[in-house]
Amino acid sequence: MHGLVIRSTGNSCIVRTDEGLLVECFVKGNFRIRGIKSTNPVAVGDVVTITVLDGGKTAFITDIEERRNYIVRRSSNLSKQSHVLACNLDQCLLVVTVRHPETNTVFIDRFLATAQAYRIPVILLFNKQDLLDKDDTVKTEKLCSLYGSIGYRCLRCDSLHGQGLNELRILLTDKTTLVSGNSGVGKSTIINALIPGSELKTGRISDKHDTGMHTTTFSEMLELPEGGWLIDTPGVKGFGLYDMKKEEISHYFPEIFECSKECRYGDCTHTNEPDCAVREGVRTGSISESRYASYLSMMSDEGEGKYRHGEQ
Ligand SMILES: Nc1nc2c(ncn2[C@@H]2O[C@H](COP(=O)(O)OP(=O)(O)OP(=O)(O)O)[C@@H](O)[C@H]2O)c(=O)[nH]1
Ligand SMILES: [Mg+2]
Ligand SMILES: [Zn+2]
Repeated sequence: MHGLVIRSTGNSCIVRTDEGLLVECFVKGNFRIRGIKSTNPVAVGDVVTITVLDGGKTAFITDIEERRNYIVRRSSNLSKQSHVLACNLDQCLLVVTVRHPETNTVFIDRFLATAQAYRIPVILLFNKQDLLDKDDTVKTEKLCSLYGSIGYRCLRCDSLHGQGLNELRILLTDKTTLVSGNSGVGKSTIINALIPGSELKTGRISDKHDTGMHTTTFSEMLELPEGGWLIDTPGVKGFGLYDMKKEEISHYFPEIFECSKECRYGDCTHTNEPDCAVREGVRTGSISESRYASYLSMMSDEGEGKYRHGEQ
């Protein structure tokens, strides 16, 4: 039988077969995907072949179709290995909050660069609009205009009260979308609002740290009533630079890449070379300081970088 992996909990996963059956499947011990050193050989979004044994009591995944794409983060305990968050994606929805909790721009930029490296488009969704005071609103507008000018679509919503979701709904229809963001930004709440009856568990925000409680613990794929799939994922703190070489990092910041064509040296790292158009752009304001700071942060944590330890 053929099917789609819609949930993966470590030891086993749930496959939805082409016939619409839900089957719990195990992965055979030494089954590994070529070329990827990952802690989870099978991930949500994989298209698989399954074999059912014991008259239907046990099922195994016996083949995985080649992935169109995938997005990984490094595993915390096995830093040389990666964890495939999901695969065969059409786009990512990055949920961001300027308050309660606050998403920092380094996190946003690392996510955008990672997705750019995998050539997966990203929509930025600014959630919890109901909580914003005047300053927060100004901040949100600035961020939307910054990321909009680079070419990312930015939307705002209040998912708790179901406000501002109509435009989003249209963008999600008939697509497979990975929903990502820090813990507590409202990923599961958004999916509950878009898919009545999904009843995903949602958590509160810690009063002490103003961070989420890591309520979602495994990735899960849910079908939209309009057609298409959403993938709820556990909140992440950061992404490793898996598969990304230092000299490539600037390629994944579209506006920095564009500007770098004017640098004096073709291999300019935009750190201390003379006649660097990127640093000049930061000085004159055509490149944002926060984006440049994120670029430098990614450049400086190659190898044993802090994100390798900071992740969870
Ligand atoms: N005021 C307000 N609260 C919201 C909004 N969206 C989500 N919340 C609240 O934020 C808290 C966290 O929401 P979740 O949906 O669990 O967040 P998550 O991103 O799935 O978190 P993890 O599963 O831990 O990664 C819950 O108490 C939600 O009710 C919103 O638009 N406005
Ligand atoms: Mg969640
Ligand atoms: Zn330069």
